[in-house]
Amino acid sequence: RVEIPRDYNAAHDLLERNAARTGKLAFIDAVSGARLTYGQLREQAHRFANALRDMGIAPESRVLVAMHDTVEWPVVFLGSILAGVVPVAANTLLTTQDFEFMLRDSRAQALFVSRALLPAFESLVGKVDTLRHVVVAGGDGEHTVATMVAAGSDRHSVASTTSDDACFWLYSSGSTGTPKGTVHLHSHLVQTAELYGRGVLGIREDDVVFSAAKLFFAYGLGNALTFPMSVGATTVLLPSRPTPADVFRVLTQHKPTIFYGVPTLYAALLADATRPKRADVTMRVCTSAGEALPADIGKRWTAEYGCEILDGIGSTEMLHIFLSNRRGEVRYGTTGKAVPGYDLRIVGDDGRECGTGEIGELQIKGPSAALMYWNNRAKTKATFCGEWTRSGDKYTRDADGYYTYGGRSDDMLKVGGIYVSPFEVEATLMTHSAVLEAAVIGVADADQLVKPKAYVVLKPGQSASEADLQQHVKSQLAPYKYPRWIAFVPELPKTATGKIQRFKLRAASGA
Ligand code: 3SK
Repeated sequence: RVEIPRDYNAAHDLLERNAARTGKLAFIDAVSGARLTYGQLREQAHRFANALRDMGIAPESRVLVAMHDTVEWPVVFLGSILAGVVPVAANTLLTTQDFEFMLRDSRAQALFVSRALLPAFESLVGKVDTLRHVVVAGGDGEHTVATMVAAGSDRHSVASTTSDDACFWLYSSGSTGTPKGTVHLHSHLVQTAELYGRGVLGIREDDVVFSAAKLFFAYGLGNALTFPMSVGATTVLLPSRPTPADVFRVLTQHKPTIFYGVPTLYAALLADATRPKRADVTMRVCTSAGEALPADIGKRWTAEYGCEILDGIGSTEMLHIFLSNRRGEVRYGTTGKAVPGYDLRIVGDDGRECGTGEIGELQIKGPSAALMYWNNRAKTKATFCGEWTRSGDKYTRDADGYYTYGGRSDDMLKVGGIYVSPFEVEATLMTHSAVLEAAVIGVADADQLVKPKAYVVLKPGQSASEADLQQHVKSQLAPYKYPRWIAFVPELPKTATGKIQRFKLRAASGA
């Protein structure tokens, strides 16, 4: 654990660690080729902070950041934190309805939005009355990040924050589909960098890192901003969706030494005949998180590239990975051992700690646990129990201290590393005029990775095809949430009180 002073600003710390590396490349955009050195980042972040003050955005106010991963992202995020303003990083894949919730819930006073995402926000401008400024990322002209940076003074002035002040928020997916504003403190970023970035990855100044997970995810934020900045390494950013072709291009052209992926992506990369040869890539360590990595994928990747994948698990609530495989000690099919600095326990349904081989809920104690869910006392109390944070994941631990994933304690699904609420997909299916009832469960595909499957009862006399219903869901929810398979059934299994018995559907599907 690192000792963090009481008077402390996380952005100032990360920028000052690199004050002597003015010419060193901090971020590079793999699509546009835009580059930002540590010197430019420090100057632009301070100018941005001063421009925020000039706009009248006071410390402790929130601003929503809905931006693709470009070199402006770290400027906006760190510049806000320097000014004591709290950036709320939004998942750019979400819908207008989700963004409206986040703007209202956070009462964000400004929105920083990539030009390509503007259409999703257009109907909200003027409708959400706390939102006073909309600033576009990408290009220049009026109301752009570039103009703000150019107009801001270059004076270095840092808000007088403490290590226990709210620093930034991330929204965590809720089981009802309503996201929860997860409040992180100034001390949390460097704690994750020390414990996982340095402790597990052994990240160094000469590393070049590339994360398939975007900066708005807790996983991506640590991977591609906190960890490299903590040691002065270089990050390659990819603003677009990480298709296999894009990932191969980055791996062969930018030669990252650390590649952070998720199981679905590793499976897609291994299945792609155009994948590069081992001699054309330079990864010294790869990581996986988001969902359990099937052993076969890990073994095939290592056989192909000679590089281990460190499978681990983290959470938005804990900010990054607290349980992980370690270099040279990987056991595929397990999630490894506790990351030093975090304490883990497995708790049974009776509230008692489980013994070796017994399954229970994984709970975590460590220095990066979020303060609370904003504006949600009930869910805060249910998740943050004193020093322990409940994960909602079921685990067993073997005699050697290795942990193995055993499913969720609730009905939530992890699809491509992102939570999907079955209830939200069901509710959306039921807005289709032909659908009477729906139930959604997770089913493993050919790579043993979970995807949503829907069981649908149609209204009498109505018809709809699988493609119709899939399109209906895609048109209303973030695209990764749609059911990959739909089974039309005459009725759903239910309890006497009418509750859907998803476990029966899971058993029947072999899930
Ligand atoms: O999904 C995960 O395992 C994860 C890892 C790091 C940070 C955040 C999350 C949700």
